[in-house]
Amino acid sequence: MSGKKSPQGGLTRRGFLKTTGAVGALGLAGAVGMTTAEGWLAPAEATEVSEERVAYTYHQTHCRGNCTLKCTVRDGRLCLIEPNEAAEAGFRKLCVKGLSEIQHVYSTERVQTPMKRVGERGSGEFISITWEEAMEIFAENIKRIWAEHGKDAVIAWTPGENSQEVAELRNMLSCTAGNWNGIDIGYANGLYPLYGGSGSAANGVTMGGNEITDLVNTKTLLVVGSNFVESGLPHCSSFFDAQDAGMYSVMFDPIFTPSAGKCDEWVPMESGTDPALFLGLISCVLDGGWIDEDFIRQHTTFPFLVSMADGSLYRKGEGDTYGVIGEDGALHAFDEAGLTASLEGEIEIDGVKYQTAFSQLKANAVKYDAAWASEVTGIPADKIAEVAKRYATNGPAVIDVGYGGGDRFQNADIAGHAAGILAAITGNFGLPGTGVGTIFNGGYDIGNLLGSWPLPADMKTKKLGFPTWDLPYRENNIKAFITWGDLQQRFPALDTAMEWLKTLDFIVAADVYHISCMDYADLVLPIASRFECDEEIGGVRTARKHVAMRQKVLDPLFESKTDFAAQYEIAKALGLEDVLPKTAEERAEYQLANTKSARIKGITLDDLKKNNGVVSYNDFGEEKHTFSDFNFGSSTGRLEVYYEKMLEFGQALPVWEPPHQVYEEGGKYPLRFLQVKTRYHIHDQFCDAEWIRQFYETNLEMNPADMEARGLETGDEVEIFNDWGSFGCKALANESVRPGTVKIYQGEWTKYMSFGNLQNVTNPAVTERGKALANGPVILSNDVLVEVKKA
Ligand SMILES: Nc1nc2c(c(=O)[nH]1)N[C@H]1C(S)=C(S)[C@@H](COP(=O)(O)OP(=O)(O)OC[C@H]3O[C@@H](n4cnc5c(=O)[nH]c(N)nc54)[C@H](O)[C@@H]3O)O[C@H]1N2
Ligand SMILES: Nc1nc2c(c(=O)[nH]1)N[C@H]1C(S)=C(S)[C@@H](COP(=O)(O)OP(=O)(O)OC[C@H]3O[C@@H](n4cnc5c(=O)[nH]c(N)nc54)[C@H](O)[C@@H]3O)O[C@H]1N2
Ligand code: SF4
Ligand SMILES: [Mo]
Repeated sequence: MSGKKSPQGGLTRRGFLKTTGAVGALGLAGAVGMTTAEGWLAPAEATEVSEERVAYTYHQTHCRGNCTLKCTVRDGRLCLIEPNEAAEAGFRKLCVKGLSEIQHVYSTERVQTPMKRVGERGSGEFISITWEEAMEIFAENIKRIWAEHGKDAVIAWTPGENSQEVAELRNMLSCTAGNWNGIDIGYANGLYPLYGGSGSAANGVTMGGNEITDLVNTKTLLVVGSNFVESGLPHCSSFFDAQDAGMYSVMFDPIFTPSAGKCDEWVPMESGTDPALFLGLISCVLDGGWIDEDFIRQHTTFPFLVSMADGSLYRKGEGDTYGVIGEDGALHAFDEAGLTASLEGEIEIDGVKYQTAFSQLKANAVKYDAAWASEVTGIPADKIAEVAKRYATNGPAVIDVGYGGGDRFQNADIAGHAAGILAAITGNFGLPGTGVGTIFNGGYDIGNLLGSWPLPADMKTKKLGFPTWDLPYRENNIKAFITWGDLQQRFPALDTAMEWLKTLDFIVAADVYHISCMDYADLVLPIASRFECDEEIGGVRTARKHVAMRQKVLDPLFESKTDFAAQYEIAKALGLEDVLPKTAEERAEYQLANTKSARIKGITLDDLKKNNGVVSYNDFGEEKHTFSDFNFGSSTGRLEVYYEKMLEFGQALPVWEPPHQVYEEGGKYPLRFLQVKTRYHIHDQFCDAEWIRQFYETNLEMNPADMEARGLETGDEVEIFNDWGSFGCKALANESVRPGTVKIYQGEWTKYMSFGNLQNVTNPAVTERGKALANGPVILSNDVLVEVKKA
């Protein structure tokens, strides 16, 4: 190493101890020039014979892409990334984030060696150690904590992007695992009860939408808080196909986004008011009489009788024999053959008055008229009425909701419930071109269809029993945190969370890059990227109708180990290695052979090897039309629009409730703080990808009027603050941000802020109703008010 630059500019900047010498001792000498980004990126010297080979790997799942990439390696260096030509047409994709890996894999922010903390927690001062030393430290601490406090005193967390790679880790450690993670579940909380509680959070298709390619059959598309051009990049071509086929689209967003620019209309609105928008639309549809009566009668529980005394549904005898009013005005069982149930009406049974759920909806709707909705949302009343008419009378129609906008408010479930009802009363379910859900973000099934490697029965996690982000505020027995990714993404009011983290006995952080929370760790483990592997096959994945395989493109860089190998080292250190497969290839073979899904049954590793590492699902050509049999998965088979379980919260039918951070005129913190997805990142990933980073800066984007009122100009350093904390960055004037709202790209690393982290000001509250919802409470990261001043 001597004579070369310090291995990592990034390390020095953070105050890492210089590791020159130690690095040589770790066996990097053979790779000399290649331990620096400059070394890796130096123009290849012209030699007479250059060795070139091609290998395939998969990329991201969290962007919904699961693209399989063709990688060319020349003289040991990754030099070209192309779409894999063996993938089906339409799935041969590659975006700039994929392309940038040629540089990003060799980023100065790579964690190169295991490291041990030498400074204060949070200071980011480390020294390099060997894997052997790292595993000694790991085993010593974990065994001590196990002995003194029990296995559940250890919590381990793996984020979306790598949870499949270290699938056995948490069970193997019999540790505590968070069961409520509060992300991407807000609208789903309101939609699932409609289908009797069935469905999975990460999947827009089961939220009640058809597969994304079906959009071409849609005549009207309402998009509510979804920036699909950036956040659904791999699927957004379906939007343009639909537009070419004549679809009309309306975007509701407080910000003029790239997606708003592609829609036929952008309707700006106040954030946190999605339920009011849907309630207003429902009211207009009812008022206009633009409902699908037959659909409501046959496929929803709107004709069911509701007690006017206590709101319970009428049941005859045991079970679910709900009552309806027949044409004869008398009580009938809802499922009586040949019956035409009344949508509206009242009846007295045994001295109790009952009303149909539909009559109740209509009664409620009176107070939620367009004028009311306009007051709350800031959308002109006639626009709400116009959109309602278009949606109801120019179908088939789709409602696409984001995961990131209104989803992150305490009233998101109410919005989901109301969106479902809007689709139900207009019959926009079950047919081509219809649906409601995260249509772009859940465009295809992104769920993991693979079988799981079996561990002994006593190896299983213990559920935390309360939201993970509530740990800093609750009594708990956690003594060690193993984080396989960045905690900054999962802990609102991050500063407070990190203060709690500092009180623990032992903190381990494993990642490919030097993510923000690593500075708090006692022990850091360097993980190899998906381009690197120590065996020929590194794993398989399923998403977006493809099984994809990871081949070795490069040997693990620096001293990094693959997720699989790092997990194995941990098992070995604790004497548990016998429960794991010996190689990643063995695991991949098992996972394929033991799938429970007919969609990939029979696909083998050999098939993948023969086909450049990619095989499409068995049902590839078949488009998925959710509920095409009009069986909605509930016990009655209907859309169960009336939520009896929510009676105690007054939400059997959707009732307006403001966001948690009540927006008051002249309040202490007047600005709504939104964090959005960006084409430049995938969460905290690619922040350090220089080929992308050159195109943007970390700015707080504000409406010029709000800047002027605070004496701010573009480029000024500002402090963004509220009662939870503060952070700093530059301000940028942007007229496309609604006045009273400020916006920033979420996921940004602390090192790119002038101080603090944007997560310091997000809302850590846990709402009461949240605990009663299907997926638990939501992290209120957009349900946040701040003030901004010159720093
Ligand atoms: N304030 C605020 N916070 C948010 C959001 C918001 O809008 N506002 N959005 C939320 C949302 S929607 C989500 S889904 C979460 C996402 O948050 P995460 O689940 O944390 O994000 P991921 O992108 O899945 O995981 C990224 C981590 O995996 C690492 N990584 C990538 N590839 C590999 C690999 O092969 N092996 C290993 N070991 N690591 C790898 C990356 O370096 C990175 O640290 O963030 C949430 N946090
Ligand atoms: N490039 C890229 N793609 C991604 C990701 C990524 O990090 N990068 N992350 C993936 C993941 S895990 C997720 S969850 C999805 C999220 O995908 P999206 O849901 O599209 O994400 P956001 O950008 O957070 O929010 C969308 C829009 O909601 C608006 N908004 C904010 N508050 C409100 C509100 O109260 N009402 C309404 N109507 N609109 C509001 C914002 O201005 C924003 O334009 O993206 C996925 N795709
Ligand atoms: S970031 Fe997503 S869309 Fe881009 S290449 Fe990777 S997997 Fe594909
Ligand atoms: Mo997400």
